[in-house]
Amino acid sequence: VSEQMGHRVLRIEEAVLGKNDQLAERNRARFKSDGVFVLNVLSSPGSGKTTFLERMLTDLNGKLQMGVIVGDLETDNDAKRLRDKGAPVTQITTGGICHLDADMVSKAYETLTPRPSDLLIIENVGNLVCPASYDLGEDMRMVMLSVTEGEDKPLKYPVVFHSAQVVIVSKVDIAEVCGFDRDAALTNIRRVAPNATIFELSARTGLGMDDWYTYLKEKLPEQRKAVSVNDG
Ligand SMILES: Nc1nc2c(ncn2[C@@H]2O[C@H](COP(=O)(O)OP(=O)(O)O)[C@@H](O)[C@H]2O)c(=O)[nH]1
Ligand SMILES: [Mg+2]
Repeated sequence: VSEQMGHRVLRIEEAVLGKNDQLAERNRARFKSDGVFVLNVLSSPGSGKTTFLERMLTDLNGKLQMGVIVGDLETDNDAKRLRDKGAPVTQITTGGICHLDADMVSKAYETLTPRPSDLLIIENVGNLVCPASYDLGEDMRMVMLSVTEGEDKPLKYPVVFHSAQVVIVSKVDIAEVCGFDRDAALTNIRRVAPNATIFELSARTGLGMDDWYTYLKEKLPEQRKAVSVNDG
């Protein structure tokens, strides 16, 4: 009986994911026709996603036209932190659902005014499991690993790291006091995500942010590449 049950659960999940994939493709087509580049940011709770976004919105204000969709299980605290930085922000409160899906993102996107014409950033619900399976129609998936989490996390959560084009090692300003083993962390990331581009940075001090901006600029659609996103 339990085997049968297990079989049924699996089939329902496949159906849900199939539906999500269709909606994600629709989002992708919409984002492409709007000319907006979409970044999906994933990590454990507390790795520094919102702090990273706060700094991006501040540093790139006036250079890129951005918008943010932020997902949380409860509260709109993150949206409050991200407001008044010159970009529209919409909070999705999932009420217990552990990931964002393509439908939620599509509806939230419609509420962003003005429409972000260059860059849409999505802060996903903080966890390294559920969001991994849900394509939102993004162009780039980023997974963040802070120096306080332990160097073995990429090995424990290989699916999410493997799905990322960019891996951020965050909070490097406190790496030393945390006894962070940089070599082990980088080796583990490369083992599960050999093709990902890795950035080591601190959203608090700003160290390493410029390398990320330079890389991001190269990924933007052709018409936006002329924009200078770095100060220098
Ligand atoms: N030292 C240090 N702390 C950071 C950095 N980024 C975030 N934090 C802190 O980490 C905690 C969680 O950050 P938050 O941005 O809310 O993480 P989120 O849950 O992933 O959105 C907060 O206390 C932040 O101040 C960083 O670069 N360096
Ligand atoms: Mg957050």
